[in-house]
Amino acid sequence: MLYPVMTESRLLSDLSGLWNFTLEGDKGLEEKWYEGGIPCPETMPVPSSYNDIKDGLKYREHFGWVLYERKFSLPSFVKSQRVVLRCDAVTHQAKVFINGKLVTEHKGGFLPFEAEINEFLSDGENLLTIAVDNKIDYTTLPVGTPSNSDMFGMGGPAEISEKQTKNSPNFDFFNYCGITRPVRIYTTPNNYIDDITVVPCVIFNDDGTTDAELDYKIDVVGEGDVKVELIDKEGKAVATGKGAEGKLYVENVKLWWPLKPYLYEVRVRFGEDVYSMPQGIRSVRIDGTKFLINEKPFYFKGYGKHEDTFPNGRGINLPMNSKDISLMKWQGANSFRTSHYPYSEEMMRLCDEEGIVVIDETPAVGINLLFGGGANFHGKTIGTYDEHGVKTHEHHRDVIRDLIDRDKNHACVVMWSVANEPDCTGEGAYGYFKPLFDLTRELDPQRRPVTMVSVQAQNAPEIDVSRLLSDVICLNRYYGWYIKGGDLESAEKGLREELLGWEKIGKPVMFTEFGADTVMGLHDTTPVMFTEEYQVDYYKVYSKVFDEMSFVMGEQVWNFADFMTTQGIVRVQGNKKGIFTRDRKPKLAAHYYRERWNSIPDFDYKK
Ligand code: BDP
Repeated sequence: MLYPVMTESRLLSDLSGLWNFTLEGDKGLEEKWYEGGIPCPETMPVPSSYNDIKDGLKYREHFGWVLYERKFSLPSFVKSQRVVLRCDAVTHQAKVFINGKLVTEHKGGFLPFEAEINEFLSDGENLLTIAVDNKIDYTTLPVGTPSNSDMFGMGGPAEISEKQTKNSPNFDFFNYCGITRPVRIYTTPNNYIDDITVVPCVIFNDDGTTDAELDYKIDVVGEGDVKVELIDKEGKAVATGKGAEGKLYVENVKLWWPLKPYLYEVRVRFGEDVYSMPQGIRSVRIDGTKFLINEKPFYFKGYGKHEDTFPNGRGINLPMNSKDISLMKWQGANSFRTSHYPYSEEMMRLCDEEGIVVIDETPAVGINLLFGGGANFHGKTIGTYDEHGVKTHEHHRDVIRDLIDRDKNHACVVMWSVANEPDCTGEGAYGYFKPLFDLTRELDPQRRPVTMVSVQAQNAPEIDVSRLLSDVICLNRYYGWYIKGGDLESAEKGLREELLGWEKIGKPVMFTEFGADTVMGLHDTTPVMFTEEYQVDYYKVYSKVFDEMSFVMGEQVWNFADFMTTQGIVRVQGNKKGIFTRDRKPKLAAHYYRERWNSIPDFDYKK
């Protein structure tokens, strides 16, 4: 799906602003408030998560539907064009109405959807209503426990209830919801460019020069000639192609490198329609235990992150995105994972621009019924993939398809993560995940590596299905925190032993999570858990072990910054494993990593 841009043939209008809002979404849907308007609306900024914008538990822990509405008019000259309404992210489920009629519905809170709206428009003002549902259960991604018992982190098995009355996330981040990314209207001519796929193939010549061949495919609707140009930074067309499919040849290509990105522009003309997008050219491949970008062994230095700021919640925060990239560069980092859902398209474009390497993750988190003490159905323990377990497979396929569809052309994306910490040792794990890996590999036109992020488990190297499925073994490990907490000597031993097990698999291994909760300002001479000193000592242990192992090709700490979670006895106003606070002030560990990462090269670190 193309990112909406304004070009000489396309008009773009952003509907961000103050909308009408009500928490009484269930009643509103029943009484069809989308026909005549919300009777006593409040105001709510769009885009944002509504939970922290207004105060009180009724906003923060609302369960079910809410309604948003606003009016809009379109200039009459636009109506001869194809008019599209695009929602970048509505968390988690949406019903969109215009002038009382249902336009479209969508499931999944982190990926865009759009619909042609010409037939719904009236002359003059139009009423746009978006109903948003935040329910999470065994059919949604992320997964929630359909239970009215304790929340994540409070422990104890959860009894599954037939009638769910609150959300109980099976994951460790706040279930922020609402219209979290822009809602836009754009137009295209009636014959239009529907999609663009670019697959760069970099040719490294023996004489040291580099050329590239770009396979392109333009999906169009209607009749007309297709022309494609590749334009360099000076505005010069360095290659041109004719027809909906073809190749562009570039001699002496300027490659997209981590932290030294070069972006060309792909400009497509089809009849009257024009679309233009940035395009980086680079190669990615695995060779033994090395992860090669442009044929050089890359070392991942960075983080697992969240889209999480105050008071936006998961609502897009462009200044914070830029601040975060600036902090990454200050620290000598080069990468992050979009834990635990696809991030905004603006963030992906920023990473292309800034040369930040991204592991792109689906919203598949919580596919693990061992969390929080497990779950039971009428007293019987439920296995993750049992008949009473998760029913996410079909939706999981949809989010993989939509994610690749959205992000396939980004140079910054070097690997797909199919899921975070699923039950990857449980019965049925292989059967669940094998088709999803196959699908990802089949759908990605650039054939990037595919992984799943593996949860800590005993004897993991022998039983974790990621050993069979993942191209890169991605480990989330908490030796020295959840396991051997406070005992860094044993933690070091445990970590080393496990890694020696993974070495036998012969695949590249990286750490996608390791961390310790740390409350900014807590200090001690003897480092104890939760102090800033302990966090540094914890990380030093991991650095030492990683540096001993040549097959470990990356370290992404958990987390970039403190973030909000469901309340519970193991979370102090959220998860404090950030090396920055939630407002982006450095803890001691941030300075530690600044020193370490600035002394580790992006390439050829491990000989
Ligand atoms: C891992 C999860 C992550 C959590 C983290 C933690 O992948 O979402 O926030 O643990 O406990 O299991 O801090």
